[in-house]
Formats: sequence, C-alpha cells, structure tokens
Amino acid sequence: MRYNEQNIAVLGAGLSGTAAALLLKAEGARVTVLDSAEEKNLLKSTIDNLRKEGVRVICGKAADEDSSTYQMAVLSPGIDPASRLARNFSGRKIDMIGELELGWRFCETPAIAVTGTNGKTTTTELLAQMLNACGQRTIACGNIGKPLSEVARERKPLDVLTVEVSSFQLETTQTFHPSISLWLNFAPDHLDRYRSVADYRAAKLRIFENQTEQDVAVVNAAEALPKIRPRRITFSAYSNQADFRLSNGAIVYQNQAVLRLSDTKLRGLHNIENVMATLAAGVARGLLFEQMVPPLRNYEPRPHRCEFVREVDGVDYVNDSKATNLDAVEKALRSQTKPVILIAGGKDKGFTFAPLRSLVKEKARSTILIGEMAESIRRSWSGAVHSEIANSLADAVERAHVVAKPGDVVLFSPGTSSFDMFKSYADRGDQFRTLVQALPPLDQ
Ligand code: UMA
Repeated sequence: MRYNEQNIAVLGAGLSGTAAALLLKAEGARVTVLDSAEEKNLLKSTIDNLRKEGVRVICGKAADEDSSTYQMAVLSPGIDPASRLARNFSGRKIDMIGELELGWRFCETPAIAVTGTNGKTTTTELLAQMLNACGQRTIACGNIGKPLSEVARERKPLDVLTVEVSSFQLETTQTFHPSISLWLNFAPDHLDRYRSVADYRAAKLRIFENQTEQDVAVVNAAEALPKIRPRRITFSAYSNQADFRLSNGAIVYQNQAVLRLSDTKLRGLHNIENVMATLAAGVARGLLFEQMVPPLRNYEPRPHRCEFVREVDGVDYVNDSKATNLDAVEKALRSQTKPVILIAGGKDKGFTFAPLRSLVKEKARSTILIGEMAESIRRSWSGAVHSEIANSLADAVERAHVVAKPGDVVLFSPGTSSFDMFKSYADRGDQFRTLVQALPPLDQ
C-alpha cells in the first residue's frame, strides 16, 4: 500500500476528488477532502459516502484555512492552482499532484490520451467503442467523466486505457506517459484560468512530455507543434499533406479509400478529423481497417453536439450546448446550410466574441443573447447582425420561435461555459431540449 498511514489532502469534492479519496483510502492513506463550497451546497450523498468510508471532509471557510499537516495534496482539475484553497497547500510547500497523475500511478495498462480544444469527448468515445469492437478491451475515462483514479481502483482487466485529457489535468502531471497521444486541434479557450493563450497551449503540450521515440503522436497536420519525440501520424480534412486525408468524400490513407463519410452518422469537417484521428490511433495499435470501419459506421453522436432536437413550423432546432468556446461555435455555424437564428452567451471566460463577427454576419439572420456575456456579445456584433438580449433560456427559445421563418435553423451554440446560469453544459442542453419539445406550433 503505497500511501499507507500518510496524511493526504484531496482538494475538491466533485467526481475527481471523490475518486482520488476512495483510491487513497483503499491504499491505506488517512484522507481529508477539502472543498471551498459550503457543505449545504455540495451533494449530500457524496459527502455522506466519503464519511462512511472513513474520509474526513472539511467544507467552506474552514477548508480554505485548514492548517493540518499533510504529506501530499491531490488537486481536482477544476480548481485553479491560484485559488485560495490550493494556495493554502502550495504556500506550505506540500507536494501537490493532480487527480490524473494520482490515478496513473496505480495503472499498469498502457494509455492512449486524447487532447484538443474541441472534439476530445467524441474522439475518446469513438476510439473506445472501436477498440472494444476490435477485441482490445478499453474504457473511456478521464475528462469524459470517469476519473482515472476510479478506473485504477476498479482494477478491471483492460488492454489499454482511452483517456480524455484536459489542459487542467495536464497542468499537474509528472509521470503520466501515454504510449499514443492524440492532438486534435487547438484554439483559444479557458482564458478565465490562464493568463494567456500561450499558457493554455503550454499546459496542453504537456501531453507529449514523457513520450519517447517508441511512442506515437497522432497530430493534426495543420498544427505547428514544437519538436516532439514520438513518431507522428498526421491527419487533416483540409490538406493533402497528411497521412490521413480527405478525397472525394472519403477518408484516404496512403492512397487507399478507407471510409466514406456518408456511411457514418457524423457530420461536419471537424468530425471527419475526429474519425481520422481515431483510425490513426487504431493503426498505431496494429488494427486493420476492415476491423475498425464497422464500429465507426455504427457510432451514434452524443447529445449536445449539434444535436437535432425537433422541427417546428419548418424550423429546425439544434442543441449545440457543448460549444463552450468560439472555435466550437465557428464549426457549428460553418456546418449549417440554412439561415441561422443563433442563441449564444453564458459565463464570462475572459474573451470577446468579436472574432466571430464576420461569420455571424454571413450565416445568421438574427442572434439572441443570454447570460453574463450577453451585453458584451451584442457590442462585438453591433452593426453586423440583429441582436436581442433574453433574460433566460426560456425567453430566448420563445423569441427564437417568434423570429424564425420556415427554412431557418435555430442553433443553440453558446460559445462559452454554462456556470453563470446552469449546473453544466449538459444541464443547459437538457433544458434547451425540454423547452423546444414544449413549443407549440405557431398557429395553435
Ligand atoms: N472547488 C473548490 N475550490 C475552488 C474551486 C472549486 O473547492 O476554488 C470545488 C467545488 O466546490 C466542487 C469541486 O471543486 O465541489 C469540483 O471540482 P472539479 O471542478 O474538478 O469537478 P469534478 O466534478 O471533479 O470534474 C472534473 C472535471 N471538471 C473540470 O475540469 C472543470 C470534469 O470535466 C471531468 O469529467 C471530471 O473531473 C472527471 O475526470 C468537465 C469539464 O468541464 C466535463 N472539463 C473542462 C472541459 O472539458 O472544457 C476541462
């Protein structure tokens, strides 16, 4: 038992913190979970379960000011190392690792790690589904929602791990070493956490940190990456200078057509690149295309990613709540063939919507803005498109219903995170779907 009798602090009582605490407990540590939120605002069942398992839980101000002695602290990815809670530990020079790093220390299975600003979750799912269908036992984990520490504690027999990794998780890795890494794309994001785009990129680049010449990096050919040690396999839906490329509606590898896009349920060039990256990882694992293609054809896209909800009075309603940055909105807008009524806005993450101005002018007939950023987005797009501000998501859907004409699409692609008004992007998307399902036809 590696941490036997050690006092270890786990910061954050969310999914990662809970998984880290239970893993450490199973490894003989004396565990304290600390969370800055008041106990009444945390999930009671989670806290009760931790206490039942013998974990000490400290919440609120007492957590931020706790002065007990610890040998190590484990940080949840959503907690900024500059936060008061984290500084209470780093300030005392207590060794601090992230939850992903902790989980990795207990995994004896090789890992495929997937990063990128957009498409991580889809690619991680595609890859896990494909590998399992090809007889390589894997589990989709990490940022996708199942912390690596939970996988480590379960000790299921697996051939490989398929881990979605975020910049937040990569910030605090030390030994994490994927044998195959996937770099899908990069665009500015999370500027409420990072001082600059360069800092965000540097955190993501840590995915390659421990890779060697024996490893593989599957990388988007459009990306100017620094020198890295692993062998590269490249992909691009926009360039011919890549190992996986697009030709006549099919993905081509070394001049061999591998998969026709119309045979999959995924749409948009960004998804084509996700499929290419998945195939490239399969090649790196020694799989054959005839094994890989059938499960990719059967893959059903996840909700909240350009999800078609319903048609009302000739208007399509699309839920793209997963779009939490501008790059994702850009991709959603570009894949629309009908005039768009765009619903956007949410939490202020430290950037403006100005870069989308000309695309919105080209694609959108009208925009309806919500949340903390509504006024700032209206200013950014002033003169380019008609914008109105709604005071809730329900109000936005109602306004869209009135404004949209037959042949339009109402696209809910917020472009920023949800936490100003919702629990998560999924909660936000679920609420949008419910509101749209409840819309009566206009003539009723
Ligand atoms: N907290 C504090 N002090 C603070 C800030 C937060 O105590 O200063 C506490 C909160 O009160 C809360 C806890 O920290 O109780 C939440 O921790 P967390 O934000 O790390 O959330 P988890 O539930 O552990 O979820 C995390 C990831 N969340 C983030 O990175 C923000 C989940 O990714 C991931 O699925 C999960 O671990 C399992 O690995 C979500 C996400 O939004 C989906 N990721 C970002 C993204 O995809 O863009 C990176």
